Amino acid sequence: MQLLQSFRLSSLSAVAPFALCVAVICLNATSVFANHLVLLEGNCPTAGDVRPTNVTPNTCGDYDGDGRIGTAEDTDGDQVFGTLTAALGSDGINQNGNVTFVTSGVFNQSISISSLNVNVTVQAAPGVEAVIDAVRRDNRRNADRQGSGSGINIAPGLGDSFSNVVIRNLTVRNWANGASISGNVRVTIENCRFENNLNYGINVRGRAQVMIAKTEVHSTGYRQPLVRTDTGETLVPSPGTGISFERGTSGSVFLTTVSNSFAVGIENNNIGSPGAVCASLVNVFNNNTNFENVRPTSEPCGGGIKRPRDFFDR
Ligand SMILES: [Ca+2]
Repeated sequence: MQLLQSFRLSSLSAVAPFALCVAVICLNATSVFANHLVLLEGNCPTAGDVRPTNVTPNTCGDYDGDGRIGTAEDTDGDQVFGTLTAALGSDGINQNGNVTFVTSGVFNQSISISSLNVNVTVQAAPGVEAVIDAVRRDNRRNADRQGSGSGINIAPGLGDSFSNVVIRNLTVRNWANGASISGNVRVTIENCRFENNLNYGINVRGRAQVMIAKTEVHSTGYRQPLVRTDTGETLVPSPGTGISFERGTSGSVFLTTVSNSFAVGIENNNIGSPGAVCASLVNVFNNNTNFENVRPTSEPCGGGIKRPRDFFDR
């Protein structure tokens, strides 16, 4: 709590110039919001499908103290938003800018980035614990999020340009896939945790180039049995791999732990090209197979760069 309070005070001074800049610019054109910073607040887990929107100020994750959360915060015209969908959408960053979680809590929405030639950062502020969770307490066996959804879905498609995406300081739990990444995109995943996702912790496809650093991927393929409420089908992990790079992709995995995967810990499906994926200073434990077509190393990725002499002395 003290940490959050100190963030709130320090963040106000950091955000204030941004807010002033955005407010002045928007006197002339709302669309200039794009490529700027918006803040995401709110966490009021209550039963039922109808989420609360008006609360006692400063409760239920009401960061800006206006008594609005959720969809009511999305539409009040400021730079604070109450849902991921709106923060990423045309009234928010318009798929091009920075979304920062400023309140801790469980968020039952996915992060979806589908535009080409954009630059997007989605992150939790320092001291904020933001959990992107498929499970809602009164909807534990939902088929839409746990059965086929991805907590993070980055799919800008193919074209002449690339999108650049940074995902930082988030926890992603209980989805069919923790992160699904495809298309022409360069992605950085930093300081994140992926836990108990069914098919993949992180799945990289298409032409994606992905750097994963200081991240933990645990127990992929393992969670309570999921029975679809619509068909009665029991879902099993397919395949239950921690981090997978499919053919045509490339990436590096650095200072990252992958444990207890139902299938492979870290796999590279570029057959005959083990160099497409660099795994440096990774920690793997108790995966069915720890590495597939990946040669772990203690050398930095990037070719020929020698680590500092004191790297292991800290
Ligand atoms: Ca609010």
